Amino acid sequence: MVSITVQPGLVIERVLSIEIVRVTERAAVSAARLRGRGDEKAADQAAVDAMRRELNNLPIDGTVMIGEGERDEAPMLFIGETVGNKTGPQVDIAVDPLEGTTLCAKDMPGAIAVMAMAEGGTLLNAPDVYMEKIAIGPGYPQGVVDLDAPADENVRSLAKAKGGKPQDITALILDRPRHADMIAAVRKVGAAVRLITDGDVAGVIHTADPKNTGIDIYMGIGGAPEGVLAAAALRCIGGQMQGRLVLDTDEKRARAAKMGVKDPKQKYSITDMVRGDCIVSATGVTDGSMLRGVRFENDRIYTHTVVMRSITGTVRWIEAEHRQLEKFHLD
Ligand code: VTB
Repeated sequence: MVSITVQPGLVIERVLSIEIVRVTERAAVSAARLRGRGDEKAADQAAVDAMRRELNNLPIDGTVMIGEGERDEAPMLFIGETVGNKTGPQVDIAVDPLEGTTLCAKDMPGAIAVMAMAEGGTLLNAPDVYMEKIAIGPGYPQGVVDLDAPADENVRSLAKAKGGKPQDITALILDRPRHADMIAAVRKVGAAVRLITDGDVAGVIHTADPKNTGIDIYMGIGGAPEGVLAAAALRCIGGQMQGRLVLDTDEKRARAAKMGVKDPKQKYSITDMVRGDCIVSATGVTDGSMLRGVRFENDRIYTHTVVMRSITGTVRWIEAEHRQLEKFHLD
């Protein structure tokens, strides 16, 4: 059993940024065994089980803030569940063991296993509702885009800040009927829209590396839990993001209030969603433009992970070769 001594003022220890890689690797491998089988639930369950097992080996005293759902609807990794072997620091955990269950079930690009760990009491405890989101990468003046500005205006001011024209901008948007007007507005101003069917955690992360991903801005409505995970990633790699919970019924407002949301209309910045230091790890399940999927070969398994740490801004890309030991067969 690993145990660590916490240095004062440094809650998220360096060693944990390697430890959490194992967690997303194991979840990704388990889900990848069920790629293309058309069974979203089975793939998700496999990822959840693996992630939970690995999390419980970590030297942390963790509480799930963003999980698979609320206690009565999620048998594992529910919000409020405690994880870890309790020998280390108190941390908040956000997980999406299989982000893009449909992508995995259909063996389509972009499914990942992702988690974040932050200092205890610093992650937004978001209910499982929608969130309006906007995100751009690092290097722009603060406030160049705004959640409340029209989409075309955001594209124009981003283009100007980039030193170009709207034609130079590509926006990433979830392909949903609710985004029809937004997509039309972005195209009308001359910019390009790349549509994704799922996976907006990776979608937001794409904005941090426009040279490689071709994406300048993410906009639209996706899941709130995914929003907090994406905010944690941007806290590490830089960039700007705003989010607002979509609390359009009394029931949702009550649920959010119970989870500590004081102002249902609050516009959250990255540091409102992730108030402390954090680390984030994501492993590819299926091939994507950011991460390669898990590959199985004879007695070896290959995984591709990105792990980032907010305190230093370090981003590590980890290619791992695992032996197909008995414990991997048990997944
Ligand atoms: C997004 C996306 C997810 O849900 O958050 C989306 O990132 C939003 O919900 O991968 P709808 O599917 O209802 O639009 C997912 O697609 C699935 O969790």
